[in-house]
This record gives sequence, C-alpha cells and structure tokens, in this order.
Amino acid sequence: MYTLYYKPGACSMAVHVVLNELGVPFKAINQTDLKDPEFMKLNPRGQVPLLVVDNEPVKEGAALITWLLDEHKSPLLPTSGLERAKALEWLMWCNASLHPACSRIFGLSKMGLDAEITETLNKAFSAQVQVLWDEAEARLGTTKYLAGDSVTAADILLTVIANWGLPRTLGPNVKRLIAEISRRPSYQKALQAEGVEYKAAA
Ligand SMILES: N[C@@H](CCC(=O)N[C@@H](CS)C(=O)NCC(=O)O)C(=O)O
Repeated sequence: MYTLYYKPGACSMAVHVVLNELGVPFKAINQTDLKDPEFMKLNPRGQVPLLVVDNEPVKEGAALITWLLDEHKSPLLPTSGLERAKALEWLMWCNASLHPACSRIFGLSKMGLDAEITETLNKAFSAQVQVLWDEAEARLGTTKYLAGDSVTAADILLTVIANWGLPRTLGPNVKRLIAEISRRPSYQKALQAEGVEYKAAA
C-alpha cells in the first residue's frame, strides 16, 4: 500500500498521475502545510512528493516515478535500450533542469531581497526558464513525445510543470503535447482529486 503526500498542482502531481496510470491502490494526502511537525518527521526537508511505501518514506519525484513504473512494469518507462535512455533523459531534464529553474523564481519571494534586486533576478531566472521551454518546443517539433514516438512519464511531468502559472511562452508543439496529456483519464482524476484547474494548454 502506498501513501502519497502532495501539494495541489505541485511536482507531486506527476507521481499522483503515475499512480492513477498504474491503477494500484494508494492513499493521497493533501499536505499543503509542509512545515507541519508530523510531516517534517517523515521529510525533514518539508517537501513533496513523499511516498510512504510499507511504512518507509521515500523522497525525490523522479526516483519515485522511475521506481513505480519499473515495479509495476509500465510502458510509460521502457525497460531497456535507447528507448529507456531517451525516456530517462527527458524525465531527468524535467526534474533536474526545468523544475529547479522554475523553483528559483518561486524561491525569490522568500529571500527577503530588496525589490530592485528581486526584479532583476526574476527577469534573469525567467529568461533561463524560457530557454528551457524553447528547448522542449524544438524537441517536440521533431518527435511526437519528449522521448520519441511513445508517451512516457517525462510528458506527464512536463505537463504538470507547464501549469505552474509562471510567465513564459509555450510554443504550439508544447501546447499540443500538454493538451493531449492533460486529457488522459489518469490526469483528469488527479486534477479533480487535488482540486486543480488545468489552464496551461489554452
Ligand atoms: N528534488 C525534489 C524537489 C521537490 C520540490 O521542490 N517540491 C516542491 C513542490 S514542486 C516543494 O515541496 N516545495 C516546498 C514548498 O512549496 O514550500 C523532487 O524532485 O522531489
């Protein structure tokens, strides 16, 4: 039995969608208060996603997604060869390049910097995020999905991040992909359960 701790619409939603895709039993807990002492006992970093597997807390979204898909033998992560390499490449790109670039913008307001510096950094960080969205756009101009011909977990994480409401311009190929992925029943179910509206594909 799995227990997922999530914050509505956050990166944890990708794990939520994956659990729905797998059709396995799980409990989902809305952990909007990430400083809650009981939650901090499970994850002293105060972050989601957190998945409790047989009473053991496991962190790091990309690791959780990889492990869950392997464990339950899902086609959302090919098992070998170049197909697996590309699927992992783009899952990690979302998790380790795009996500942290967005997090730098979210983190600015918590840094207590003066308004002018915050504005300068915001512009610089936003430009870095745009470069990454442009990279995804270029990739999706040559392939149907991020990893190639088949949908993978990378497409799910990209679709989650696209909905974070940061200033950026999404190209037609990214919009095509996120519109398709956000229509999947697994995605719709997670949106409904978390109370999130999907606006990015508009
Ligand atoms: N490397 C971690 C990053 C997790 C992370 O940054 N989670 C965000 C939500 S997307 C979070 O919990 N931030 C703390 C907050 O919102 O206060 C992972 O991929 O699981």
